[in-house]
Amino acid sequence: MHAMAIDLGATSGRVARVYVDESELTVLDLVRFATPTSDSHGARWDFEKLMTLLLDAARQVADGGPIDSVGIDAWGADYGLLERNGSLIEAPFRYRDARTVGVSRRYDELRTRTITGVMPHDFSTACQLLTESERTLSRTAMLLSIGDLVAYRLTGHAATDCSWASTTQLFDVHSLSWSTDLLAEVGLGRDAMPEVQPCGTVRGELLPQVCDQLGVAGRTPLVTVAGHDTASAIVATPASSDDFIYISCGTWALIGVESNERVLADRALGTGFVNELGVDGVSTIHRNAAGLWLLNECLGRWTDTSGDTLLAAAAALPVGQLVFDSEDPRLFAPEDMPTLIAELTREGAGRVPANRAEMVRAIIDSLVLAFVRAIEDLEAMLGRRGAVIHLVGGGAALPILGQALAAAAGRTVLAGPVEASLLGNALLQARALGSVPDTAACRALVSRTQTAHRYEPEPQPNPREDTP
Ligand code: LFR
Repeated sequence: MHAMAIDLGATSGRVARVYVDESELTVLDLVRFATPTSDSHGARWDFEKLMTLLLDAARQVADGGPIDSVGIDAWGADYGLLERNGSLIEAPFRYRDARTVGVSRRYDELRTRTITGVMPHDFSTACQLLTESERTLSRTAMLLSIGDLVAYRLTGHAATDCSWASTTQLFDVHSLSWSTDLLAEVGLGRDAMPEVQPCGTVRGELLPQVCDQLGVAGRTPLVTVAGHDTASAIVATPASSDDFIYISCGTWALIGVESNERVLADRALGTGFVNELGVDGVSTIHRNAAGLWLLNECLGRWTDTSGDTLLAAAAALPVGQLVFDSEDPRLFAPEDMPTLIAELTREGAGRVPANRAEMVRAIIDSLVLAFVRAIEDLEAMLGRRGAVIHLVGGGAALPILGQALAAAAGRTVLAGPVEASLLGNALLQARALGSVPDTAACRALVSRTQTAHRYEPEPQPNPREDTP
């Protein structure tokens, strides 16, 4: 089958045509675009421009050949509010914004964790809703995630899935339904929340005018995939056993494990780890750490030097000379990332990076320190050790990161796939249409068909590639 996978990140979006059958998984066409923000509204997304870019990318991808279904996953937290006639009340807010700083303090952590499995945090959907005006909330007929908003525009169906619902801090993980109490506290009624569907089911069909616009067959189905990009990436982790740690590293890094059990609220208190929902009711127990956001914000300013050249130069520098606290809250949305990082290394290590390559090395080494700290905290909390680390997402494309991580964590790192969310999305479409039976089969397929780079704690003279 040919899946159209739409994967929206807070930095960039991708639309791909992916071929999937029981022995093949191939990205045939892929178009990327930068996720557009709206300057005229301050800290908001330009959703209409996002739709234009996405439809344009989808049309290019569909030009490549047949499309049997479409699926959408996106970053968590952000949402759009629709009024009764289905139009957006305002452009959606961006979570990376100072308006929610400190809002999570209004929540009791134990109670929130007990109901939702997740901890209160400033940019969650719930905390963002607490900053909306009463007027906006009173006009709200429906709240949809960014990905579900796109699906609504394409199909006319308003729905979501368990993986996204579980990130909102509004979903009762025991009854698997929206928490009326938590919704009342943010000023929304239960009827403003979409139906929650299982991942891997058909939501509806593309509207006839959308099929025409994209040049795809009439009645093309839209599949409810794992709408949360992290859950989607975890599906495409090529793990062959249960005892693995994943690091899904894009704009953010999510460090965690899958489990059939949730970590109890009192045990997780103060650890920063959450239980979100993956596919088929599995818990994904992970903590957010800063990811490639720090690096990309610097590379974005250094337009006169190529990122690859800097990463190669950084890889030749000694490890761990200059580190800073990559969890410092000032890094969340700074005006000027390189200047702030220089300030942080001065504060922490007594000097600033001598050049850009040294700053890149400092960023990678600081990220790795935070990842290893998260692994240690996770293992102390769960009382078990992960045998191997699967690094997926954009971070898997960086040898400097894979090698430093293997060395610091003292175990094998298997890096790849880079486009894990996109592949997880395509695999869940294939599953809904009957081409792949379950998550284990999805993983086996990824492992057989996608290249993983293997990094060992002791660097090998010729790093091995696990090539299918
Ligand atoms: C990753 C991600 C994380 C979520 C963060 C903010 O793209 O979805 O899982 O915590 O973005 O939404």
